[in-house]
Amino acid sequence: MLIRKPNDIRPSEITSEANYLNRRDFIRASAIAGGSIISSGAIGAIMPNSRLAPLENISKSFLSTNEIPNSFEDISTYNNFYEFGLRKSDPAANATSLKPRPWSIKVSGHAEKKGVFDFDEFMKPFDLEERIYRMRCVEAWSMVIPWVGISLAEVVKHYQPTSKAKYISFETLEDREQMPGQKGWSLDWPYREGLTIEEATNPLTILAVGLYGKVIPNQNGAPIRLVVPWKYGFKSIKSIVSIKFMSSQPKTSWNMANPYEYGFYANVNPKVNHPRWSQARERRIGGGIFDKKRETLIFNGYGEHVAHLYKDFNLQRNF
Ligand SMILES: Nc1nc2c(c(=O)[nH]1)N[C@H]1C(S)=C(S)[C@@H](COP(=O)(O)O)O[C@H]1N2
Ligand SMILES: [Mo]
Repeated sequence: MLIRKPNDIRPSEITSEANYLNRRDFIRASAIAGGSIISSGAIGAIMPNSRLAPLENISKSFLSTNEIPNSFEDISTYNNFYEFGLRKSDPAANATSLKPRPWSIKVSGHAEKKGVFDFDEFMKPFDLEERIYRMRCVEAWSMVIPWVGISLAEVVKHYQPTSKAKYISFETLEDREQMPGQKGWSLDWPYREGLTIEEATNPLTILAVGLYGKVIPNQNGAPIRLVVPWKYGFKSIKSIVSIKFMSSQPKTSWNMANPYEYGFYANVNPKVNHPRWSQARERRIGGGIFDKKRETLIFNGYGEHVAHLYKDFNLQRNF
Protein backbone atom coordinates (compact mmCIF):
# COMPACT_ATOMS: atom_id res chain seq x y z
CA MET A 1 0.00 0.00 0.00
CA LEU A 2 1.40 3.32 -1.00
CA ILE A 3 -0.47 5.77 1.17
CA ARG A 4 -0.58 5.54 4.91
CA LYS A 5 -3.09 7.52 6.89
CA PRO A 6 -1.60 10.30 9.00
CA ASN A 7 -2.31 8.33 12.21
CA ASP A 8 -0.11 5.50 10.93
CA ILE A 9 2.87 7.79 10.73
CA ARG A 10 5.15 7.57 13.72
CA PRO A 11 6.40 10.87 15.17
CA SER A 12 9.96 9.67 14.53
CA GLU A 13 9.22 9.85 10.81
CA ILE A 14 8.48 13.52 11.01
CA THR A 15 11.46 15.08 9.45
CA SER A 16 14.30 16.12 11.66
CA GLU A 17 14.99 18.95 9.23
CA ALA A 18 11.77 20.39 10.66
CA ASN A 19 12.69 19.95 14.29
CA TYR A 20 14.18 23.35 14.80
CA LEU A 21 10.92 24.89 13.69
CA ASN A 22 8.71 26.30 16.36
CA ARG A 23 6.28 23.60 17.39
CA ARG A 24 3.18 25.81 16.97
CA ASP A 25 4.16 26.89 13.48
CA PHE A 26 4.93 23.31 12.62
CA ILE A 27 1.44 22.20 13.62
CA ARG A 28 -0.12 25.11 11.77
CA ALA A 29 1.82 24.29 8.59
CA SER A 30 0.83 20.62 8.80
CA ALA A 31 -2.80 21.49 9.44
CA ILE A 32 -2.89 23.71 6.40
CA ALA A 33 -1.22 21.15 4.21
CA GLY A 34 -3.61 18.54 5.59
CA GLY A 35 -6.59 20.79 4.91
CA SER A 36 -5.71 20.96 1.27
CA ILE A 37 -6.27 17.24 0.94
CA ILE A 38 -9.85 17.71 2.01
CA SER A 39 -10.55 20.83 -0.05
CA SER A 40 -9.12 19.46 -3.27
CA GLY A 41 -10.69 16.08 -2.57
CA ALA A 42 -7.66 14.39 -3.99
CA ILE A 43 -5.28 11.88 -2.57
CA GLY A 44 -3.82 11.22 -5.91
CA ALA A 45 -0.44 12.74 -6.49
CA ILE A 46 0.61 9.14 -6.20
CA MET A 47 0.62 8.44 -9.86
CA PRO A 48 1.38 4.82 -10.42
CA ASN A 49 4.48 4.51 -12.54
CA SER A 50 2.35 3.16 -15.37
CA ARG A 51 0.32 6.39 -15.65
CA LEU A 52 3.29 8.70 -16.20
CA ALA A 53 4.27 9.38 -19.81
CA PRO A 54 7.38 7.56 -21.00
CA LEU A 55 10.32 9.72 -22.14
CA GLU A 56 12.04 8.99 -25.43
CA ASN A 57 15.61 9.00 -26.70
CA ILE A 58 17.30 8.47 -23.37
CA SER A 59 20.95 7.51 -23.49
CA LYS A 60 22.69 5.73 -20.62
CA SER A 61 25.39 7.53 -18.71
CA PHE A 62 28.70 6.01 -17.65
CA LEU A 63 28.36 8.14 -14.53
CA SER A 64 25.59 5.90 -13.19
CA THR A 65 26.23 3.80 -10.12
CA ASN A 66 25.65 0.05 -10.47
CA GLU A 67 23.96 -0.15 -7.09
CA ILE A 68 20.39 -1.42 -7.22
CA PRO A 69 17.89 1.47 -7.47
CA ASN A 70 15.18 1.95 -4.89
CA SER A 71 11.66 1.03 -5.97
CA PHE A 72 9.48 3.60 -7.70
CA GLU A 73 7.23 3.40 -4.64
CA ASP A 74 10.03 4.33 -2.24
CA ILE A 75 11.23 7.15 -4.47
CA SER A 76 7.77 8.63 -5.01
CA THR A 77 6.27 8.23 -1.53
CA TYR A 78 9.14 9.09 0.86
CA ASN A 79 9.87 12.71 0.00
CA ASN A 80 10.91 16.06 1.32
CA PHE A 81 8.99 18.85 -0.42
CA TYR A 82 7.90 21.31 2.25
CA GLU A 83 5.66 23.19 -0.17
CA PHE A 84 3.31 20.21 0.29
CA GLY A 85 3.77 19.53 4.00
CA LEU A 86 6.48 18.46 6.40
CA ARG A 87 5.97 14.71 6.63
CA LYS A 88 7.58 12.26 4.24
CA SER A 89 4.17 11.08 3.05
CA ASP A 90 2.76 14.59 2.48
CA PRO A 91 4.22 15.38 -0.97
CA ALA A 92 2.82 12.17 -2.49
CA ALA A 93 -0.59 12.88 -0.99
CA ASN A 94 -0.76 16.62 -1.71
CA ALA A 95 1.26 17.38 -4.85
CA THR A 96 -1.73 16.81 -7.18
CA SER A 97 -2.34 20.56 -6.94
CA LEU A 98 0.96 21.28 -8.70
CA LYS A 99 0.50 21.98 -12.42
CA PRO A 100 3.71 21.14 -14.26
CA ARG A 101 2.27 22.55 -17.56
CA PRO A 102 2.26 25.23 -18.73
CA TRP A 103 5.57 26.01 -17.03
CA SER A 104 8.11 28.68 -17.70
CA ILE A 105 11.68 29.09 -16.64
CA LYS A 106 13.36 32.46 -16.35
CA VAL A 107 17.08 32.64 -17.10
CA SER A 108 18.64 35.90 -15.92
CA GLY A 109 21.74 37.59 -14.52
CA HIS A 110 25.28 37.64 -15.88
CA ALA A 111 24.80 35.81 -19.19
CA GLU A 112 24.76 36.73 -22.88
CA LYS A 113 21.53 34.87 -23.48
CA LYS A 114 18.56 35.17 -21.16
CA GLY A 115 14.79 35.32 -21.12
CA VAL A 116 11.67 33.50 -20.09
CA PHE A 117 11.22 30.16 -21.79
CA ASP A 118 8.36 27.76 -22.00
CA PHE A 119 9.46 24.41 -20.53
CA ASP A 120 9.43 22.52 -23.83
CA GLU A 121 11.35 25.28 -25.57
CA PHE A 122 13.84 25.33 -22.67
CA MET A 123 14.44 21.58 -23.05
CA LYS A 124 14.85 21.51 -26.85
CA PRO A 125 18.63 22.03 -27.15
CA PHE A 126 19.50 19.26 -24.68
CA ASP A 127 19.79 15.47 -24.73
CA LEU A 128 18.19 13.21 -22.15
CA GLU A 129 20.34 10.81 -20.18
CA GLU A 130 19.64 8.29 -17.49
CA ARG A 131 21.76 8.88 -14.39
CA ILE A 132 21.44 6.38 -11.58
CA TYR A 133 22.71 8.24 -8.54
CA ARG A 134 23.09 7.60 -4.84
CA MET A 135 21.32 10.41 -3.00
CA ARG A 136 22.04 11.23 0.64
CA CYS A 137 19.67 13.32 2.71
CA VAL A 138 21.04 15.42 5.57
CA GLU A 139 18.69 13.40 7.80
CA ALA A 140 21.02 10.39 7.43
CA TRP A 141 19.04 8.29 4.99
CA SER A 142 19.84 7.48 1.40
CA MET A 143 18.31 6.13 -1.78
CA VAL A 144 19.51 5.13 -5.24
CA ILE A 145 17.49 6.92 -7.89
CA PRO A 146 17.39 6.34 -11.68
CA TRP A 147 16.94 9.94 -12.79
CA VAL A 148 16.44 11.07 -16.37
CA GLY A 149 17.83 14.51 -17.00
CA ILE A 150 19.98 16.94 -18.89
CA SER A 151 23.50 18.07 -18.08
CA LEU A 152 23.51 21.39 -16.22
CA ALA A 153 26.95 22.08 -17.75
CA GLU A 154 25.28 22.00 -21.19
CA VAL A 155 22.57 24.36 -20.00
CA VAL A 156 25.15 26.77 -18.60
CA LYS A 157 27.14 26.68 -21.85
CA HIS A 158 23.99 27.37 -23.86
CA TYR A 159 23.22 30.60 -21.98
CA GLN A 160 26.83 31.87 -22.20
CA PRO A 161 27.56 33.24 -18.74
CA THR A 162 29.91 36.24 -18.62
CA SER A 163 33.10 36.33 -16.56
CA LYS A 164 31.08 37.91 -13.72
CA ALA A 165 29.05 34.73 -13.26
CA LYS A 166 30.59 32.95 -10.27
CA TYR A 167 27.44 31.36 -8.87
CA ILE A 168 24.02 30.19 -10.02
CA SER A 169 20.91 30.62 -7.93
CA PHE A 170 17.74 28.60 -8.40
CA GLU A 171 14.21 29.24 -7.21
CA THR A 172 11.18 27.01 -6.87
CA LEU A 173 7.71 28.13 -7.91
CA GLU A 174 5.97 30.36 -5.39
CA ASP A 175 2.21 29.84 -5.65
CA ARG A 176 0.06 29.30 -2.59
CA GLU A 177 -2.74 27.71 -4.57
CA GLN A 178 -0.55 25.11 -6.21
CA MET A 179 1.68 24.72 -3.15
CA PRO A 180 -0.54 24.79 -0.06
CA GLY A 181 2.41 24.34 2.31
CA GLN A 182 3.44 27.90 1.42
CA LYS A 183 0.39 29.21 3.28
CA GLY A 184 1.82 28.08 6.59
CA TRP A 185 5.10 29.34 7.90
CA SER A 186 7.93 26.82 7.69
CA LEU A 187 10.56 28.15 5.30
CA ASP A 188 10.85 31.55 3.69
CA TRP A 189 9.35 31.07 0.20
CA PRO A 190 10.24 30.61 -2.55
CA TYR A 191 12.63 27.76 -1.79
CA ARG A 192 16.07 28.86 -2.97
CA GLU A 193 19.33 27.06 -3.67
CA GLY A 194 22.65 27.87 -5.21
CA LEU A 195 25.86 26.40 -6.57
CA THR A 196 29.21 27.80 -7.59
CA ILE A 197 29.65 27.86 -11.34
CA GLU A 198 32.29 25.08 -10.99
CA GLU A 199 29.78 22.90 -9.13
CA ALA A 200 27.06 23.68 -11.65
CA THR A 201 29.29 22.71 -14.59
CA ASN A 202 30.66 19.54 -13.00
CA PRO A 203 29.66 16.59 -15.25
CA LEU A 204 27.72 14.99 -12.37
CA THR A 205 25.24 17.84 -11.98
CA ILE A 206 21.96 17.46 -13.83
CA LEU A 207 18.51 18.95 -14.11
CA ALA A 208 16.16 15.97 -13.81
CA VAL A 209 12.87 15.76 -15.68
CA GLY A 210 12.21 12.05 -15.30
CA LEU A 211 12.58 8.99 -13.19
CA TYR A 212 12.52 5.30 -14.17
CA GLY A 213 12.32 6.34 -17.85
CA LYS A 214 9.12 8.34 -17.36
CA VAL A 215 8.09 11.90 -16.62
CA ILE A 216 9.03 12.91 -13.08
CA PRO A 217 6.17 12.70 -10.55
CA ASN A 218 5.03 16.00 -9.04
CA GLN A 219 6.28 15.06 -5.57
CA ASN A 220 9.82 14.60 -6.90
CA GLY A 221 9.92 18.11 -8.34
CA ALA A 222 8.05 18.24 -11.66
CA PRO A 223 8.63 19.42 -14.24
CA ILE A 224 12.34 20.06 -13.59
CA ARG A 225 14.59 19.84 -10.53
CA LEU A 226 18.26 19.98 -9.71
CA VAL A 227 20.25 16.84 -8.79
CA VAL A 228 23.65 17.25 -7.13
CA PRO A 229 24.58 13.77 -5.86
CA TRP A 230 27.65 14.68 -3.76
CA LYS A 231 25.69 17.14 -1.65
CA TYR A 232 22.99 16.65 0.95
CA GLY A 233 19.52 16.31 -0.56
CA PHE A 234 18.35 19.80 0.30
CA LYS A 235 20.63 21.28 -2.40
CA SER A 236 18.62 19.42 -5.05
CA ILE A 237 15.89 22.03 -5.45
CA LYS A 238 12.58 21.00 -6.99
CA SER A 239 10.11 22.56 -9.46
CA ILE A 240 12.50 25.24 -10.68
CA VAL A 241 11.18 28.47 -12.24
CA SER A 242 14.29 30.63 -12.06
CA ILE A 243 17.96 30.19 -12.91
CA LYS A 244 20.12 33.24 -12.30
CA PHE A 245 23.83 33.78 -12.98
CA MET A 246 25.27 35.75 -10.07
CA SER A 247 28.54 37.41 -9.10
CA SER A 248 28.12 36.74 -5.37
CA GLN A 249 27.03 33.78 -3.27
CA PRO A 250 23.23 33.44 -3.38
CA LYS A 251 21.02 33.05 -0.35
CA THR A 252 19.79 29.51 0.16
CA SER A 253 16.68 28.45 2.07
CA TRP A 254 18.10 26.10 4.69
CA ASN A 255 21.10 28.32 5.33
CA MET A 256 18.74 31.28 5.83
CA ALA A 257 16.57 29.21 8.17
CA ASN A 258 19.46 27.98 10.30
CA PRO A 259 23.03 28.91 9.30
CA TYR A 260 24.57 26.93 12.18
CA GLU A 261 23.07 23.69 10.95
CA TYR A 262 23.00 24.08 7.15
CA GLY A 263 25.86 25.56 5.19
CA PHE A 264 25.97 26.85 1.64
CA TYR A 265 28.17 23.97 0.47
CA ALA A 266 26.42 21.04 2.15
CA ASN A 267 28.89 18.50 0.79
CA VAL A 268 28.22 15.03 2.14
CA ASN A 269 30.89 14.51 4.80
CA PRO A 270 30.92 11.75 7.42
CA LYS A 271 33.43 13.76 9.49
CA VAL A 272 31.37 16.91 9.84
CA ASN A 273 28.39 16.11 12.02
CA HIS A 274 25.19 18.03 11.95
CA PRO A 275 24.99 19.82 15.35
CA ARG A 276 22.14 17.53 16.38
CA TRP A 277 23.17 14.18 14.89
CA SER A 278 26.06 12.24 13.40
CA GLN A 279 26.64 12.10 9.66
CA ALA A 280 28.95 9.06 9.91
CA ARG A 281 26.32 6.52 8.85
CA GLU A 282 23.11 6.34 6.89
CA ARG A 283 20.03 4.19 6.50
CA ARG A 284 19.17 3.03 2.98
CA ILE A 285 15.43 3.49 2.50
CA GLY A 286 13.68 0.24 1.60
CA GLY A 287 16.39 -1.90 3.14
CA GLY A 288 14.07 -3.47 5.68
CA ILE A 289 14.60 -3.90 9.40
CA PHE A 290 17.62 -6.22 9.07
CA ASP A 291 19.48 -3.85 6.80
CA LYS A 292 22.59 -2.58 8.56
CA LYS A 293 23.28 1.11 8.54
CA ARG A 294 26.00 1.85 6.03
CA GLU A 295 28.95 4.16 6.35
CA THR A 296 28.54 7.51 4.72
CA LEU A 297 31.27 8.27 2.20
CA ILE A 298 32.98 11.61 1.74
CA PHE A 299 31.24 13.46 -1.10
CA ASN A 300 28.69 10.62 -1.02
CA GLY A 301 31.24 8.42 -2.82
CA TYR A 302 31.66 10.85 -5.72
CA GLY A 303 35.06 12.16 -4.59
CA GLU A 304 36.90 11.14 -7.77
CA HIS A 305 34.66 13.56 -9.69
CA VAL A 306 34.45 16.45 -7.25
CA ALA A 307 37.22 16.40 -4.62
CA HIS A 308 39.36 18.70 -6.79
CA LEU A 309 36.71 21.42 -6.43
CA TYR A 310 37.45 21.64 -2.71
CA LYS A 311 41.22 21.16 -2.75
CA ASP A 312 42.08 24.41 -0.97
CA PHE A 313 39.03 24.28 1.18
CA ASN A 314 38.51 23.92 4.90
CA LEU A 315 35.66 21.40 4.83
CA GLN A 316 35.05 21.81 8.56
CA ARG A 317 34.46 25.51 8.23
CA ASN A 318 32.83 25.49 4.78
CA PHE A 319 30.25 22.85 5.60
N1 LIG B 1 11.45 23.19 -3.49
C1 LIG B 1 11.93 22.27 -2.67
N2 LIG B 1 12.98 21.51 -3.06
C2 LIG B 1 13.47 20.56 -2.24
C3 LIG B 1 12.95 20.37 -0.92
C4 LIG B 1 11.85 21.19 -0.53
O1 LIG B 1 11.32 21.10 0.59
N3 LIG B 1 11.38 22.12 -1.43
N4 LIG B 1 13.50 19.42 -0.09
C5 LIG B 1 14.89 19.01 -0.36
C6 LIG B 1 15.33 17.87 0.42
S1 LIG B 1 15.63 18.16 2.08
C7 LIG B 1 15.57 16.64 -0.13
S2 LIG B 1 16.22 15.36 0.79
C8 LIG B 1 15.24 16.38 -1.57
C9 LIG B 1 14.34 15.15 -1.69
O2 LIG B 1 14.10 14.82 -3.04
P1 LIG B 1 13.19 13.56 -3.40
O3 LIG B 1 11.92 13.71 -2.60
O4 LIG B 1 12.94 13.60 -4.87
O5 LIG B 1 13.95 12.34 -3.00
O6 LIG B 1 14.58 17.47 -2.18
C10 LIG B 1 15.13 18.74 -1.86
N5 LIG B 1 14.50 19.77 -2.68
MO1 LIG C 1 17.09 16.34 2.74
